[in-house]
Amino acid sequence: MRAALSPVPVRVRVHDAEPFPLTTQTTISGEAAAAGTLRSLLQARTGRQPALVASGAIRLHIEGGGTPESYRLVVGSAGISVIGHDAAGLFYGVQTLGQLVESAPGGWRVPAVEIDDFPRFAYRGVMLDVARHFFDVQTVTAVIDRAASLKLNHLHLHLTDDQGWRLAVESWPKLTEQGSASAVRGDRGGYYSKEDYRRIVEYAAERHMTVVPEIDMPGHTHAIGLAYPELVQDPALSPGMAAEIAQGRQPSPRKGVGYQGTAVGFSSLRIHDPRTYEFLHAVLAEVAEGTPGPFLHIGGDEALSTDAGDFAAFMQRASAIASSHGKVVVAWHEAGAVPGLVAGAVGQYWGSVNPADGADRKALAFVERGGRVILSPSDAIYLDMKYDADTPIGLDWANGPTSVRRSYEWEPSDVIRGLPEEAILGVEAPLWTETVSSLADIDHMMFPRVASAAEAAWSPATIENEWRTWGSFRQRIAGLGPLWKSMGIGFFRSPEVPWA
Ligand code: TNX
Repeated sequence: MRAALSPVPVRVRVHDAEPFPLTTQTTISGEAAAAGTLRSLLQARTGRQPALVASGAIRLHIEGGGTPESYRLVVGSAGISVIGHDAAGLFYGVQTLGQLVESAPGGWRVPAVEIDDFPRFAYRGVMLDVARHFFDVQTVTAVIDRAASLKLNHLHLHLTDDQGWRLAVESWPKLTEQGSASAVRGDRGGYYSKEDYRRIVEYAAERHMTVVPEIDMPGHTHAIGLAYPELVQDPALSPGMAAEIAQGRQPSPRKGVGYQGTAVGFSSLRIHDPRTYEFLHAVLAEVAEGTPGPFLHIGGDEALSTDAGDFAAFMQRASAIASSHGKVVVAWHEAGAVPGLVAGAVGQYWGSVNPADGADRKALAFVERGGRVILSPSDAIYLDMKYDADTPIGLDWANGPTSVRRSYEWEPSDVIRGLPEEAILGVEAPLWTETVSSLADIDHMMFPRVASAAEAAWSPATIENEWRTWGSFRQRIAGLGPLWKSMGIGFFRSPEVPWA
């Protein structure tokens, strides 16, 4: 049996020696923040919190000298030492330790191991779409805890879309006063006040996660028109969408009326109106100001009712404005085709593992302009895809349902030919929420597949002893079931995984 670890560490030695026994006498010493994290982890898992003392059996320290986010974990029968290169590395060492805790006939214990670990990619993300359905601060913080436990370090919030605008902007107050009430299916909308957003950013930072806000433009902007009709075009229906409406499968979008459907590509900002750019300046300034992290995502996907020339002109200006507020611009891969896009912008690739329709060329164009690429291959790590035909919620447009195995068996450097490893900023698993409306739904779609994405983002492509294989992964994930349960995660008990 494999140790219950994911993402699998770079180097693991499992010793044939006595484990460390976790008892009522166990003590912790060292860095206060890490000790707090470990104590709450152990409380959830074992029902006990070891005392903090000056010199404990479990020692948590920071010692420079390694690479960012790296750590070393040594477990012996007499003690445990976790040494992080930095606070993030120590936090990740503690997460690994939490995964190793197991229950045995004699009580809780940690097997004797020696682990040296560091991430493959600097950007390891998960995206939550809070526009199609709104999720309150408490749910977002629950997602942060889940993601951080798998060593993910970026939370991308898809804050705006046709169905609702979810972040308060003081200079354009009607965005949330009038543009936030709607959601898919007529479900409850909502928005984050500046204070809510600040709480999310802080909660994330305490768990070494950076929030990446997305204001999606120039398409996906119907909700803006609920507040400021002068900023948006009239809805434009593709023949396919018109047919779906005629068949009663989608509601018809009407300007000024909240959109409850799930079609895409019918809305656009007005590209030639100077007001649009006043709006852009003000909104991006406020979002940038409230965001300590380096990234600002400006969308750019599926602008199907924006003329191609207008799209280019708009993205060029929008990217320059975002960057003028001191942020690194991120955009979906479609924007790669725009010649004047700001230099250094990061492209988020959402094509399939085997690129089609030139999506790979668009992603490569970001690198030609000095930027890098975040990989979110939709037929591998789109968390909103069904697992199989029986999954009660979810979509299946990305080459059919995505099994846990398919979410695992792909290699970042193999997706886009000609994209060197250094040009891959990282990996992000998006959760779109057309069909997802509660934390239980989030858990069901995220777990266990988010672990596949975390492993693609953290672990090397190959590790000795076949640790980095589907056969190993499914066993390691099975071993994480009890920990996830203790964390309150309602993971999908996929039949592909040999759960205990
Ligand atoms: C495509 S991926 C979208 C989203 C949808 C998603 C559903 C991307 C950049 N755009 O608008 O929510 O598919 O899976």
